[in-house]
Amino acid sequence: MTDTTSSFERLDRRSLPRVRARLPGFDPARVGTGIVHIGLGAFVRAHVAAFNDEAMEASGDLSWGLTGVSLRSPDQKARLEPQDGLYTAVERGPGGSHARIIGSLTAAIHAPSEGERLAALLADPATRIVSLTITEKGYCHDPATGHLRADHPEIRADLAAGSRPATAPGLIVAALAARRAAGLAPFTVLCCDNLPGNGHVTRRVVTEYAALKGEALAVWIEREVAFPSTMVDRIVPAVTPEGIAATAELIGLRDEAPVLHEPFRQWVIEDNFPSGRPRWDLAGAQMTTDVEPFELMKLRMLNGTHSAMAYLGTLAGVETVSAAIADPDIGAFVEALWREEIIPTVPPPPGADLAAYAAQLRARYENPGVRHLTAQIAMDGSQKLPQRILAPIRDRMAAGQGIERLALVVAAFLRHARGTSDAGAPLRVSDPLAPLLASAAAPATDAAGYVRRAVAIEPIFGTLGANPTFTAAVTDAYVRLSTHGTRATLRGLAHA
Ligand code: CS2
Repeated sequence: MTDTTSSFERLDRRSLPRVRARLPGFDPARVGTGIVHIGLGAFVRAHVAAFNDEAMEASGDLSWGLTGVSLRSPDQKARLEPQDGLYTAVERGPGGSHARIIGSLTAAIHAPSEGERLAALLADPATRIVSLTITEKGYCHDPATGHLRADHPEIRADLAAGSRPATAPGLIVAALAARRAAGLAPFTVLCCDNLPGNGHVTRRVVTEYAALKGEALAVWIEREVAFPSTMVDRIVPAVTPEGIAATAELIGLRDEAPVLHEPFRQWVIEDNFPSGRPRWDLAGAQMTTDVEPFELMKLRMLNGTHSAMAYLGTLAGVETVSAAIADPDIGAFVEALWREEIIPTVPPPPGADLAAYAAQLRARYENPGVRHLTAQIAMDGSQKLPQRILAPIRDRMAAGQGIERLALVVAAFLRHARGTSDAGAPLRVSDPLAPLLASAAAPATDAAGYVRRAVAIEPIFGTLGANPTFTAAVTDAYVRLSTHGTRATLRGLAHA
């Protein structure tokens, strides 16, 4: 609780009539649970849950409420439970701030302390979809190959006899095994993370985990369970005390769990839900048979430039995406990166104009109402770079095209991993493969030695590290960044 909000009455079902916000067009007390969502962060509450509210309003079918599950922290549950699961979604854009109350969150579960409750819910036939926003690292896979890491410490712990699963693959397989044993139909598993072919990746890690538990179960999952792919998009920074205080001023009640997001949203979904789904199509979701072109466009054009701004921005001392895109050096670099090196690798999805998409992304980045920290996006780079930056590098090298700018993003990631900005300020490095990156830097090697050792980390770079063109381009960029600093390097590129 922040001091400035303590004088406000708390948001809950009783205070709801007094809130200054758009209310759900249904009675939240009548919503049943049809979806169990794992990974109860800000994103799902601003995106999937908002689509759900609108789908329920438009269809009148209130059986598709969503119970959110946190795999680690009890924080979301502690904030949402006293509010009866209600919270505010604050849209911030050029037209000002608009608040609406989301009513489709039926409960919040903290998996480590409520294992039995969670298992019962996953075994309930009313649960027809299990959706996921657990971030890239939550799949416990090898980012370069997409296969489950059987040597992952948490996967090994989950596989140990008698243990209650703590990872998402472990939980899903245990729940599917229970449904199979009870003769029930499985639920559909819906991945909403930024991975290419995200349904396929999820299917692979789940079936590989199941195979480690027993062949028959893996075969049943392979045959019976649907894993539709999706492309999700909405910029939703982590919630801060300032966001909580601003929400109280806006709605006149205290909400400890608001989400603040941009106006834009997109959801492209492969329409493969054997046990049914909410009418997300009535809320503007695009139902399709082939999501991959949309994913590729978004991962390379949005997430790729996000990561570029994250590493260049943190090194140059630029704190937010809106400041980075407005920065003459970084903004010009992002434009050139799109035009020269990313767009040529993206086959346009049906109806898309990639230059217009880039212009729209630029306007979204410029939104000053959404304070998206470059340091937040910089986290977990080892899990993000393969699909965002290394995949277009591979495509370009295969076509004999240059990779100067993309290689600079890789070099900036490797500089960021050393934990110091251009001005000598400490940078927080949060990445599951940080120990591997640190050991590449450990012996007091020269820049070329560090880059050579770092790009040999196969879980990130796969076979790219053995490619001399790639290694030379990254080394050259790394040396320029460390000798001249980020700004001078970007200016040098502009004049090259
Ligand atoms: C960002 C994404 O943190 C990140 O890595 O690139 O969370 C991005 O904001 C979303 O994918 C936008 O839809």
